[in-house]
Amino acid sequence: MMNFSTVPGALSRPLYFSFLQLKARPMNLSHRIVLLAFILVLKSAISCCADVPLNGLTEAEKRGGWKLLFDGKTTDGWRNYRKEEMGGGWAVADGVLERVNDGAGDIVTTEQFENFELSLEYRISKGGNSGLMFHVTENEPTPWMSGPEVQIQDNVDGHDPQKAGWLYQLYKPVKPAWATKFENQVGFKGIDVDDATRPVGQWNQIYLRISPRQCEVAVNGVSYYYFRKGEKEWDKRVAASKFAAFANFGKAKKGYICLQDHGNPVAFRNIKIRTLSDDGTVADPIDGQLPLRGTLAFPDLKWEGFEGVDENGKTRNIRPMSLTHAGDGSNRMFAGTQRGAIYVFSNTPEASQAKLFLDIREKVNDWKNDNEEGLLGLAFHPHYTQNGYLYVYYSSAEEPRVSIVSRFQASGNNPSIADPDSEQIVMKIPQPFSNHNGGSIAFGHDGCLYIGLGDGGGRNDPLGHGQNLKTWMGSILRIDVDNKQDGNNYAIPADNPFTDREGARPEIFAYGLRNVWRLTVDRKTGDIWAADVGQDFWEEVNIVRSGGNYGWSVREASYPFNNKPVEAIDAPIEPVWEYDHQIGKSITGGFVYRGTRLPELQGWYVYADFISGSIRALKYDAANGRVTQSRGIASTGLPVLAFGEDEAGELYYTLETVSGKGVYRIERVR
Ligand SMILES: [Ca+2]
Ligand SMILES: [Ca+2]
Repeated sequence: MMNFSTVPGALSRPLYFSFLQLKARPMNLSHRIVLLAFILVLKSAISCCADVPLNGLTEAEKRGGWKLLFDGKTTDGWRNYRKEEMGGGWAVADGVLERVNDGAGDIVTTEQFENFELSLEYRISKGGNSGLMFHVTENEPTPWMSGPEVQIQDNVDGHDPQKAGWLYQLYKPVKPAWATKFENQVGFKGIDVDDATRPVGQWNQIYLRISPRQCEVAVNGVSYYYFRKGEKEWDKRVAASKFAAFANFGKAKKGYICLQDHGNPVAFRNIKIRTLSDDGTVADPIDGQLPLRGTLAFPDLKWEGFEGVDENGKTRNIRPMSLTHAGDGSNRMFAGTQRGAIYVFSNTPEASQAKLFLDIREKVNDWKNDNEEGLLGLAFHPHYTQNGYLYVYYSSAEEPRVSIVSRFQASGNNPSIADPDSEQIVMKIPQPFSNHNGGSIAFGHDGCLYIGLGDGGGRNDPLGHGQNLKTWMGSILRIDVDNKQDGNNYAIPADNPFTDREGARPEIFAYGLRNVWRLTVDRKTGDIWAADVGQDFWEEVNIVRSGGNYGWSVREASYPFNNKPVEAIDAPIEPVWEYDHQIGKSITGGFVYRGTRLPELQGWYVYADFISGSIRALKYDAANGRVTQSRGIASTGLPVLAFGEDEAGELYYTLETVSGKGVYRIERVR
């Protein structure tokens, strides 16, 4: 159940304050009505989104092997440093472990930990200081002489130059190179040293991973820095710090977790740990494998004009980003490459020639320069048989940082080609950065065109697009391409959710999305599924409802994100599935399988992770709104670019290859 004080938006917080004000005065009838209304609003907020349970574990955490280090009721599992008991300076009340008296002293876990991930929330007092130490031994007078400390303090009124989340005198936030690259590209000046902490009185989350492969610290879902304990760089930094005077500092490979009493009031809750294996990996949170595997679908296929080399003789891969059909009963497959060529071939395993159907490479910005740009979306009009219309989503070569949704028309006398001069631009979408371009397009059962967009790019949603309905960025749009309105080559469907909301763009169907990759329509139910690529910690799968807020960038999946004063406009809807970055790092959304060849996969949602290369299937129980099973599908382990469907609803996926042999289908393991 949701603990409303963890909701990062102001949606619940002002209500909470008005509740406190009400309590302070004697209540008359109108006050009681207001209070009742408040409780009802709160209850409706509770029922719409589960959020992270207070001192409990989410489904993903339970599956992933996380355990609670604090039960919310007792100090079990904790004791004072070098003592057997817990002194009276710490108390547990209202699900919070709080330092209440002077002389409380530092506390440690009763258990020792070697390789692990730890997550906790702290609330620091004004000007206050505390800390989180790890690999603490009890050979020294104080824990900080052995265990490195993640600093906790009030960054506004605190006096220590070491800010909250920094590894004391050793590491501080480093902007990732990829973020700098995207910023430099468009001359954007972002923050150099992150401070993702929230003000005094609010809860902040610290994430700490200690592993031989890589250690990491993050605050409120924003990754701060990486390090490796005991490596040359580590030793160099320790030698230059005050800890150089302590021979045992940072030496133990295993030790206690310690919470520091620095003399200031501080509170902790949601303290969780996941132990990691010796190589730093975690168990895969799936319910076993399905007896299915990916196999090359068209082993003899050659792509017209594609040689696997560029004009300079350098290797050039082919990246099919869209794979679909025309719905015209011809049983043909259409593949759109990121470079801007759309191919057609017959849907038989013997297919040998993919012919150029439409070549718009001259119009499309080359993904070699900007990896997330190019021809990203392809969809055929529901009445293609009558009108010959197909729609594409591409990055303009002519206008940098502009995505274009265009209509093209198939030739009237040759069904194997479309006319490149038939382009009618439906929509131009300015993109602030070259990343997070979204690019999925699909027709819904309502005949409307859905367009999945990203937040505009950069890191941490720097322009605050996710929760801003005044911009298309961070949204899924829904437009009527069969009608024109207000000088546009499309109309706004009358039942779009935000047409009456002041300042909101009427094209928006749902929002709070970071970078939808991808959006598909369940051909049986019409449900819209959108996989949203996360930033530092969580990947997610959403079923998209009209008017829904999917949380970014006040949330990443079910978790509060960052500290920007962006308020959630509508209560965020939690994903139907989420997995963390120890499992995979970039989701490639697929389809709900509705084919006939594999009845055992009927109704499962299939997706992949681009970095881990794994393919997964989710069994979704629509009546209860939850996933009941998560299973694996055997694959090559190579990055999956995209999924596709043929006319019969059979499922395919694509890989980047130099051979052109990158279209796979799912089949039964024999
Ligand atoms: Ca400290
Ligand atoms: Ca989300």
